[in-house]
Amino acid sequence: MPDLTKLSKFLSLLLRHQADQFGLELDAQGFVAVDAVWKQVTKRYPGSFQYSDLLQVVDGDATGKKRFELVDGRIRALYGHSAVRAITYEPIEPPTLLYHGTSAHTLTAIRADGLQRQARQYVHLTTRFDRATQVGSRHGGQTIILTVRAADAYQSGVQFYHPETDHYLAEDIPAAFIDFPE
Ligand code: HQG
Repeated sequence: MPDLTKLSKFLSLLLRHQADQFGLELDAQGFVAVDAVWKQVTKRYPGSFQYSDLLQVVDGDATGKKRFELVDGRIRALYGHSAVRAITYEPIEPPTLLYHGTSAHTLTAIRADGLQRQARQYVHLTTRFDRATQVGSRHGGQTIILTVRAADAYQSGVQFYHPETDHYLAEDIPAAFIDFPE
């Protein structure tokens, strides 16, 4: 049984974080020829995966979370980019509220400085409370769900983007637009 999580994490490494180190040149929307990516997969994990496994990872993980898309022979990570070239998206007006899962040890800093993109290119937000909980729990400690008054932030000039159904990206969000749990 192929380890699709391992494949997904390697694709994330290639497409979100280290494209240059693997000789992959992403375009402005993060796309690159899927053949070039598949070559890196078979080089790193010879005989471990079929191309159909890559297609299954693109379709979504066991929870239905979609991290990648494949269009006309070109693949990209939908979000989560860090050290690769700046990825651009069409700006969009967000829904009234969005969620962000984090850990309690970041709260003092977020209350002071708002939500910042940190090592990634954008702040990551979701329409789904369960997804925010899943993301926040990755950071260890007590998981905290922040509610972002996204429409108000948008009206004040914060740009939002919508790379995937459940996912929104934003520029840094001032604390004034964040509701913290009691
Ligand atoms: C925190 C996952 C101190 C922020 C998810 C987060 C996401 C601050 C951490 C994607 C801060 C950054 C990204 C401030 C924010 N001071 N800490 N001012 N502002 N933070 O991993 O959102 O499932 O870069 O709360 O789906 O956790 O892995 O961001 O805890 O889309 O594919 O700084 O990664 O995708 O951590 O996760 P991250 P994230 P996958």
